Amino acid sequence: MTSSATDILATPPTTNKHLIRWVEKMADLCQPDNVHWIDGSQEEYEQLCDQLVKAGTFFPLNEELWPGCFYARSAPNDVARVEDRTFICSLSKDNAGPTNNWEDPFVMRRKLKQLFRGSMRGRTMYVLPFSMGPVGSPMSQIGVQLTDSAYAVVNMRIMARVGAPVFAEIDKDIKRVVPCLHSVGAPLLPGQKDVSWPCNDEKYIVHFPETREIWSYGSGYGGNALLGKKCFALRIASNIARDEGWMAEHMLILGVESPTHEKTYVAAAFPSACGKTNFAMLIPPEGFNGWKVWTVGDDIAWIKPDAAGKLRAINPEAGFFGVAPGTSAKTNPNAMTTLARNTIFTNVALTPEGGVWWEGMTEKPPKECLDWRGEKWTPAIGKSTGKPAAHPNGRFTAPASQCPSIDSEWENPEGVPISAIIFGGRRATTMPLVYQAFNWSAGVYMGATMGSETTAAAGGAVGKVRRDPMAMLPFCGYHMADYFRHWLKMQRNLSSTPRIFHVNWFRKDADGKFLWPGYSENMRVLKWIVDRVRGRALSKETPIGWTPFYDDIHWDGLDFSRTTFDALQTVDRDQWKQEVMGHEELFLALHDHLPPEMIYERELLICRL
Ligand code: SAT
Ligand code: MN
Repeated sequence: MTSSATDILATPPTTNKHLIRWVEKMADLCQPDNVHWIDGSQEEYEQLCDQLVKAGTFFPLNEELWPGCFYARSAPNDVARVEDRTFICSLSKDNAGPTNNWEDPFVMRRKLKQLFRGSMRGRTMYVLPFSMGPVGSPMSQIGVQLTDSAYAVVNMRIMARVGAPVFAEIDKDIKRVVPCLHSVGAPLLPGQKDVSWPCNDEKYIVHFPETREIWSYGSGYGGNALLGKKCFALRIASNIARDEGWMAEHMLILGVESPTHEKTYVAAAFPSACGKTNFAMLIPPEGFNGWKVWTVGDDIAWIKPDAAGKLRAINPEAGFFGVAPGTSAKTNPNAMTTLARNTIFTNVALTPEGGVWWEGMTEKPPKECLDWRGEKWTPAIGKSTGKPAAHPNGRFTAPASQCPSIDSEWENPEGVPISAIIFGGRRATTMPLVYQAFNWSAGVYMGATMGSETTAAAGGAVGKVRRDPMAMLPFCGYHMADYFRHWLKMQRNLSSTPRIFHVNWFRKDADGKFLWPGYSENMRVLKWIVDRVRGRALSKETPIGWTPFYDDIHWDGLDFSRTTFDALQTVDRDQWKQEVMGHEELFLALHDHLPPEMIYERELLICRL
């Protein structure tokens, strides 16, 4: 920095001395050319988007087709979360547990200081205050992200509540502020021309749980760079939640409304890219006249017992960062309406009309387009090279308020009451379409042993079954077995516990064909869940839990055979013995912290099998 820190910090829009001092210190470390305090206004947003267009990061889409929308392409080495570069730096290694990468916080801090020293040279440092959850809600949390990425700022403005109202909240000095430092790690020499997607080969996504800090270096993409999301709302918040007696979960929240206007809210945990957004925005199929599904959130839930001992949940986010490929007017019309304007598209294809396209968006691909790497793509080229036009982790960033199914209560500062929790994964075999856990601890076991085939949301192989407890494997900010213990403990503060279910939309037959149509037809499963919660539906006891009889499911409008349903619901004892061995593998890794309930539940399951 040429001028001193105090010069460029001349008129901070906050009176909070700690915040100002921290910004000064970080500016001294990172040496940006400028400091810009984000006010969150529409004019500021437009000015930043303009600037991104001039820099070549953004391409404005055709205003007639895609009003207010921008298109971006990341660098090919920066397309997803980097789990092997994600660290939980608790004081003791034991606290991070075997499922997290750990480094000594003192060693890591030294390393980070080296990396961040001068990392913002030639760039602007944005000071971005954000609230996860409605500003002022007792369930909300506040952070400030310092970043040299205008792309991160404009995405964060969609994904969180940002700017002046949050500074006002900080100045009340009632809530602890989580400091989040982010740099793409690409300083510019004087006169050096910038690239359209600056980032660094070396990436570090680091969390200090005790001091509640986040340091992210080298990436500009998604969960690596929008620090309110996975880093704060899950990894740091899971630590805060454990200390304070609530839960930070990788869950969508939806409300089911019956024809008599009875509303039942459920939260559901699926791993990344397993259809949370589609499920959260479900439109009931034919045969469900008068039924509605309302969306509260599609990715993260903060769940807390209220004074009466009932769990209530808020969606800490304000937007959707959804997987584009596979999203269409058929699979998710609500998402298509949501992303039709004021949306940022990243790593999808660009059409000659100035529109976007991705695999699955329309039946017929465009005759020609530019793929996510900016190269010419035609269906023939796609066929011969095997390369998709959109990256499988290509995303849209869209305001939740634009969602036609957004729930009237989605910004209720007290949250919505949760009656059921659903776990689910992508499983070709073993797992029935739906079953209900016998009780809370069996449900915790069910969530803890959840498995799913891997997707493109994280770097690494796709399609392998991995254990992903409560879909939190990459997001739990402390020892996974202590997290199970926390779940078990939660029951003691509750007057009534939500019922717990497991679903699997992805079971296949012997020929590898999906047995269940999925998408809007999932409403049939959801209705059974609501009926169970309300004490209206029957079920059959099996070794793994309660399952619906064919006649317990509402089949109006769908011709679905009893035989296929039975195949879907089969509990195969041999497959389940294999499954329990898979649980064992996870438990071996966690055993020295494992709560005894997990062992007992496993023993009971084995006995029943
Ligand atoms: O990149 S994100 O972490 O925000 C998306 C996801 O993996 O769910
Ligand atoms: Mn997610």
